[in-house]
Amino acid sequence: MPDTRIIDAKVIVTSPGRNFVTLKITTADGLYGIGDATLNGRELSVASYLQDHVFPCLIGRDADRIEDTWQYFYRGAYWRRGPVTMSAIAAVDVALWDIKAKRAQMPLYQLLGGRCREGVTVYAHANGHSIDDVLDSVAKHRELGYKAIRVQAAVPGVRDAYGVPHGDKPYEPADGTLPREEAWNTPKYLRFMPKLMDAVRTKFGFDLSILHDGHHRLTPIEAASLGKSLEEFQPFWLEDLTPAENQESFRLIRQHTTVPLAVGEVFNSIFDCQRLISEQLIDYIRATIVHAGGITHMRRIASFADLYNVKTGSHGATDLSPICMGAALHFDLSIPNFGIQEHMPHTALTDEVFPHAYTFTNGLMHPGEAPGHGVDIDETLAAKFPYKRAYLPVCRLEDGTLHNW
Ligand code: KDG
Ligand code: MG
Repeated sequence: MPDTRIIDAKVIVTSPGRNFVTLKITTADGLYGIGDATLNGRELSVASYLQDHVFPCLIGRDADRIEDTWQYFYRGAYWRRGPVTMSAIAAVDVALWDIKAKRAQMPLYQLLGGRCREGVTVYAHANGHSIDDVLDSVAKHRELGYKAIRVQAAVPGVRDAYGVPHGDKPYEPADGTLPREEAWNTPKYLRFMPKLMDAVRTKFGFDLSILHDGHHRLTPIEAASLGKSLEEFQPFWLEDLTPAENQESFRLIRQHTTVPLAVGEVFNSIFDCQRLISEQLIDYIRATIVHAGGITHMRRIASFADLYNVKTGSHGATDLSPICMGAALHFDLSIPNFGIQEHMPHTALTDEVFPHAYTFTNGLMHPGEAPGHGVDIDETLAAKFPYKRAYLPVCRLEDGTLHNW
């Protein structure tokens, strides 16, 4: 019998262009597994939660008991849920699944029940300072093979639209040593969006899946109005139109539009989407492995969603490390109600720090056949890039009122 006791756990914080927090767990029989613990803009809280509060209870536990360990850290904390706690639990969970699959000498998706599809359909980002820029970016992504593309453009007369890069740098929202202040105007955005969608459909037709992220900036009635105005362009989904703390607000949007709705990148628990799912107020749940309790909890969310015809559409921005991406691809491949997966490629340097088995071909990603989740960390290289404080921006209306972002 292998000795599956956990004998070591450590947190690795590295910043190869942006911050990532990684948990590494080692067992007595010499296996190790890694999990992503990155919480954009609040990275060190999760690092401390793991080191100060999880590690003392983790050492000596049986790495094979994944569900029991999940329950232990969820119930045992007394203070349930929340992004910091759930990211820490996710990191432990993913590291343990990695170890179990390595011990079984199987790619993780095989342990999760095997594949339900040939590959994972992913969507790319086309961002631009103008409609023409966006059209160029859509064309480039189509050439790369993407079948689904999210479009975000600067809104004329609005200083900061969501998802648009500043200057020539690749889009990276956490870009300030203090939070940058953005200025926003909803009526201008609502008037502009049909023009953007129309231009994309006119140039590329209707075979391409087009997505858009509203990034929580609308009220429910504004969201309903946007949905109505974009229906004729048949978007694949409209994401995060309104904040979802109040799950009932989606009922109002639903009464007015048949546009598919996606929400949940900031969710960390099944209870954040219980009503959204059971009342079929959304079509895609965007919760993700690293922020919603790992593979164990995401499987629970997906199974619940499956009962109500809600599909998954996990968050996959660059602040989720390649470890999260690898784990997500195994999960996506193995569940029946997968919808789509976001793919925002990491920089070459990040890919060097996190060597991985996953691949992209012709619009589909595949997690690869390496035992475990197939992502590793080069600790020597990681040590060369120390943590750099970086905040997400805050958003204000033009009169200075603090708004949603
Ligand atoms: O950490 C926040 C980012 O991940 C977020 O701004 C990206 O909204 C986002 C998306 O849909 O990728
Ligand atoms: Mg989003």
